[in-house]
Amino acid sequence: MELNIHNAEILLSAANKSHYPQDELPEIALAGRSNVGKSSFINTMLNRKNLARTSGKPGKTQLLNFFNIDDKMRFVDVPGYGYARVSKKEREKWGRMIEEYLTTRENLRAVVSLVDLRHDPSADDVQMYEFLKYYEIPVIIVATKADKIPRGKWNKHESAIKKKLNFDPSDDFILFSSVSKAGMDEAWDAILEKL
Ligand SMILES: Nc1nc2c(ncn2[C@@H]2O[C@H](COP(=O)(O)OP(=O)(O)OP(=O)(O)O)[C@@H](O)[C@H]2O)c(=O)[nH]1
Ligand SMILES: [Mg+2]
Repeated sequence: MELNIHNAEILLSAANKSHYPQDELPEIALAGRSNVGKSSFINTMLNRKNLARTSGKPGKTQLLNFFNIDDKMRFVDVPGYGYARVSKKEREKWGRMIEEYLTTRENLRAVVSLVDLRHDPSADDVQMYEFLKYYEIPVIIVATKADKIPRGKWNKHESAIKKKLNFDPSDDFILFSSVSKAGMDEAWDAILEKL
């Protein structure tokens, strides 16, 4: 697919199905812990500074944000999980929103599931991966913040993450950095292959 990544914009934000875009464009959703770098991933992939809003403040993204890319595909930025300072009610609301999208959205082609390369995956990370495998949703694991780990240690961290996730070797695993842009071409290849 020929894709002009410079022709990208936020299309709309939605809390539920009735507000999703109503067409057939393929979608790639971003999932991961709050602060793992989902919005930064979108910005890096689209070569933009702040198209998807990022901040040091976790929990900033509250709705499903749909980004139109050249009228050919969309990224869907999903609010992060595991942010401690939200009420049980809000967490439940989040769970319903995310589950509705992931289990019913026909446009969804794959989920980019982000984990922090520096740390072992959290229980929530493991649960998300298991959920995606259970529903047979194609998944691309992206390990973020690779710039914070010396290259000589990347393998060790990658192995630890794969082990904890019970990683399926037929899935993609990409080491990524929004700072150095490491892994960007590989991530695009993996995404385009899923469309
Ligand atoms: N060093 C480094 N910092 C990163 C990287 N990716 C993201 N960050 C930083 O991590 C923080 C959180 O990034 P976001 O992209 O806002 O994270 P998010 O997953 O969208 O967070 P929520 O919207 O709260 O779920 C910001 O301060 C980013 O600058 C990376 O690859 N390397
Ligand atoms: Mg975000």
